[in-house]
Order: sequence, then structure tokens, then C-alpha cells
Amino acid sequence: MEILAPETAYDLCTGRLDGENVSYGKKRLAEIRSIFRDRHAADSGDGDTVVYEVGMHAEVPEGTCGGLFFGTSIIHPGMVGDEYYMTKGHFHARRETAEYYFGISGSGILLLMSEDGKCSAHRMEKGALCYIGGHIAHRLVNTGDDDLVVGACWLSDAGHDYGSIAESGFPVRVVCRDGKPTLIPGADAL
Ligand code: M6P
Ligand code: ZN
Repeated sequence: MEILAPETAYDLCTGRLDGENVSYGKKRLAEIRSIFRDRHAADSGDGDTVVYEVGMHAEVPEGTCGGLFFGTSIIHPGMVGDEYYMTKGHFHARRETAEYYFGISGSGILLLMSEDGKCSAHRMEKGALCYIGGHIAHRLVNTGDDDLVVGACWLSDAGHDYGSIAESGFPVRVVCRDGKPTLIPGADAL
């Protein structure tokens, strides 16, 4: 029997994934304008701007029971109006499934929301490990000047439910006030 080389490379410093079954996707402003509170700023921003990227290692097809996915989210620094760049955020389609997020570099906030709309905010930085339980929506916000890089591991049959977020949003937003990240109430757009 021979000793096999790793099929996939994972850079512990950058979160970069390379090799078999790895794919990368970019999320541009044009696709996610509606998540930001300042509609005018979101609509007048260049739709081609990449807000965040997601690399993913998927050994099994989406929906496979018992499998795992492994990913890296890279949220670029920037703002729409006074609101920091962030991910769309989602519940899992299979609500009971959990996920790990872990900080690789940069600084930001992980917003968590229960199904009845209770929200909490957690600092996300290198070395932070966050267990996101089932029935909890999750969104990453980059409050720093560099990329916020966060690793993730979730079940291959968890799925994504973006619809509930789109309808009611997160009840907390992260905006810049006096140069500092500040939590403000309100899911609605301006
Ligand atoms: C992490 C995981 C993925 C998710 C991605 C981007 O890598 O949670 O499942 O797709 O972040 O987040 P979102 O889907 O909310 O845009
Ligand atoms: Zn998730």
C-alpha cells in the first residue's frame, strides 16, 4: 500500500483551500443590495464590487446525509453608507443542524439570531471558535480595515434558508459611529 499525498490543501494562516472538490464563489454588491439599510447608498454603489468570497471543500453532493462541508469566508473591508460589509446570513434549511465558525484573521462580529428574533453579537477574530447551535441564524460583519477571514464546518444536508432573513432581517445592525463599530436596532431599510 502506498502513502497518498493530501488531495486538498488547507493553509492554516490564510484559510485558503486548494485541490480536489474545492470551489470558490464571489458575492457581489449587485446580488445583495437589499441586505443593507441605506438603500440609496446600496443602489448607487458599483454592483460589480465583491463584498465577500466563499471557498468550499465539498467531498459529497449537497444534501448528503451524514457528510460535512468545510469552507472559508472572506469578507472584504468596506461599507455601504455607514454599515459594514457583511454576509447575507442564513438559517439552515434543516433547522436543527449546527455549524462551527472559527476566526482566522481580521476583526469583525458574528451576529446570531434565534427563530423568535433574539439576537446576540460575538467578536470574531483570529483564534475565536464559535459553535452555532441549531435553529440559529448567523451573519458575519467585517468591522476592520483588512479582510475578515473565517473558517466554517457544517453538515452537507444542512442547506441554506435565506428567505426568512430576507423577510424579517436581523433585528441588529452594525454601523460605524465616531469611527467605531456600534450596534443599532432595526432590521428595516432607511
Ligand atoms: C460559511 C458557511 C456557508 C455560507 C458562507 C457564506 O462559509 O456558513 O454555508 O454559505 O459562510 O454565508 P452566507 O451563505 O450567509 O452568504
Ligand atoms: Zn450556516
